[in-house]
Amino acid sequence: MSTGFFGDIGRIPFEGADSDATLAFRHYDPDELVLGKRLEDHLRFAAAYWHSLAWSGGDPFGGPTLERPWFGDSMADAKLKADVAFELFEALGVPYFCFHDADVRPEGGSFAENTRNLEEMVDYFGQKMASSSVKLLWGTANLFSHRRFMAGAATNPDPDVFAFSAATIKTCMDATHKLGGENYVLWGGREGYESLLNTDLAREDAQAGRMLNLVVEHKHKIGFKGAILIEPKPQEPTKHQYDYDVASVYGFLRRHGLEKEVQVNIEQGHAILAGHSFEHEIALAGALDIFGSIDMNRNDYQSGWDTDQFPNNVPEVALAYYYILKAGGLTSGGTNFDARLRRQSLDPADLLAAHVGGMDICARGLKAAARMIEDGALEAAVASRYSGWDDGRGQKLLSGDLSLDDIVALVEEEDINPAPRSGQQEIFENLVNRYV
Ligand code: XLS
Ligand code: NI
Ligand code: NI
Repeated sequence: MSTGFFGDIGRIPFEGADSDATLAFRHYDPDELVLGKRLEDHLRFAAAYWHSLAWSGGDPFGGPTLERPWFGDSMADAKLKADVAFELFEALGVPYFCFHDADVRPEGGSFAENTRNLEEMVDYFGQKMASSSVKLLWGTANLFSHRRFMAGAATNPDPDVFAFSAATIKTCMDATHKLGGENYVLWGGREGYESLLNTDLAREDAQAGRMLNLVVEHKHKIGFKGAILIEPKPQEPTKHQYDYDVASVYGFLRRHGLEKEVQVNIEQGHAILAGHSFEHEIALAGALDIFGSIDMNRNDYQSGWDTDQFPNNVPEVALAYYYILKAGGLTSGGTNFDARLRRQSLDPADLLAAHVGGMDICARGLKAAARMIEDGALEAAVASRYSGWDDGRGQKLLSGDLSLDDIVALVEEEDINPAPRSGQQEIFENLVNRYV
């Protein structure tokens, strides 16, 4: 029986670009074939439980603005929230959802009570998933909201917090595994510092490395086939977060021998906070062979903070999907809307419209990216720019056979005196504009 939260809504239809309905898809037809694959299978959309169901609209100056009948801390509230969550997922036709333990279960007074509450909700989700086609993209542990985590989880100066966190991660990995989750995410919520003066960087790095190794060991122990993903972010909540960006995470993984075991979940807003573009982070992860999944939520460019807004800029999204397709596409990963409503958007219909708009934007971006791939002109132009490296001298320079002395001899012998060639940036930019 429906909760009635969204009225008597059914599945939101695809109506095509000319539709003038508020709640209809104009560009996202899950069955449309793009590069020989269904759009739904390319994009692998997921709704985020924390923003869509648990967030109440507060900001640093004001309290909750959103009123939801399930706000409360009983198991009955948690189950009503789950009922509405699945109505949302099914109305949107998103194949996946993502959650933190703290989004779905009431906070207990102890580890044991948290675990019991989580397990009861996992069983409840299991039933709901069995009677729908909704799957779990990823699960994660919230190791940042409760005050015990104020100085970090793995990187806390107190080993008891490390132990509590490790035990909590285990329960969340088990929950994810039980629900057939396709990834497990670690965002280092408060793994960073506020003041270097009270911080031992070397210890904190070693602690974080041990924690991630524990996670990977447990993954293999329970036979979890999904990917383990780290989500980089440079600041907020701590002023300096260790998982600053893809490059820092890669260095961390190498240092702890985990670069073949762990990939990244890249969030657009986090990339921007780190002073990068979203596509830079995706392309770098592709180049380092650690691309996993994305959180598709942008920041407000004027406010310069992690405002978690739904995407609405096709050219940006198109470039993101272009580099995703070049990195092999979304395999175990997906497009998670780690995005929330604006706090004045009070109505249930706003929640639906936000996702519908975001999904349409992603569909347009993916289709533009597919045209770029099919056409191949951009790729060919890049290849031609580097073609000197493909044979002869380029290969010899890379082979390791030449010393600096040898190279001096080569430059002198062949009188090498390179003539600068145009980088053609504007021509490349114009090329991209043909597709978006
Ligand atoms: C916060 C992060 C968080 C992760 C999951 O900024 O984006 O929502 O995606 O813990
Ligand atoms: Ni974020
Ligand atoms: Ni995120």
